[in-house]
Amino acid sequence: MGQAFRKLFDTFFGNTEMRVVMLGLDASGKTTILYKLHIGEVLSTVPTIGFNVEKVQYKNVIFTVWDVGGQEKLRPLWRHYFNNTDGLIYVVDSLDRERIGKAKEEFQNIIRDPFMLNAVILVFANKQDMKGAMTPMEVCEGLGLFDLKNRKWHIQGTCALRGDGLYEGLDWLSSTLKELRASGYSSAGYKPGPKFH
Ligand SMILES: Nc1nc2c(ncn2[C@@H]2O[C@H](COP(=O)(O)OP(=O)(O)OP(=O)(O)O)[C@@H](O)[C@H]2O)c(=O)[nH]1
Ligand SMILES: [Mg+2]
Repeated sequence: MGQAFRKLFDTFFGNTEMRVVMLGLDASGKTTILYKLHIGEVLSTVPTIGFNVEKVQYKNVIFTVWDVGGQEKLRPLWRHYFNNTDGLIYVVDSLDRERIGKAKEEFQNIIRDPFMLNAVILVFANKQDMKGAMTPMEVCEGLGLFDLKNRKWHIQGTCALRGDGLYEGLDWLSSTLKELRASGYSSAGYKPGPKFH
């Protein structure tokens, strides 16, 4: 009975895995967010050349988070991280009004990629601690989120330095993913668990 019960328990309450790619213009705060989530501390960062990847467990979801460098010359490499992705975390520096147009252009390119059509979208309007920062609503308008059709998306104001908003965002990602999986949806990276007869 022990093993059968454990299998059943794992199916309903066990860990779910989710692969997430975190993108956004350079200096938006991606690496700061990754390590705040992973070790609970703010590390001093240098611009990422390449990527960082860490597993972050929250409630019963294990997120494998890929944090990819956002400098202009690195952006053509982003698409190599799209395959098998359940979720996109798109990070915006809410203080950077000048580049919100650029942030929109890159965002729209990502979500229209054939490999990303099924990915759920979480936007972090980061640096909310800064005076003069765009509100999450302004970031929403800036990226064109309201015009998206047939996409699951959510915007969350964050301050990565304090950790504000980060877990609320993961909450949305995990509940949205679970809902989709419960309704039989299968993203490229999802492998259905064992069936019971
Ligand atoms: N005030 C404030 N500063 C932040 C916040 N999040 C990140 N920063 C700062 O923004 C700068 C850039 O952060 P990174 O995490 O290195 O940015 P990134 O998006 O990884 O940049 P690339 O690796 O170049 O793509 C650092 O000086 C961080 O301390 C925030 O919420 N508030
Ligand atoms: Mg970085």
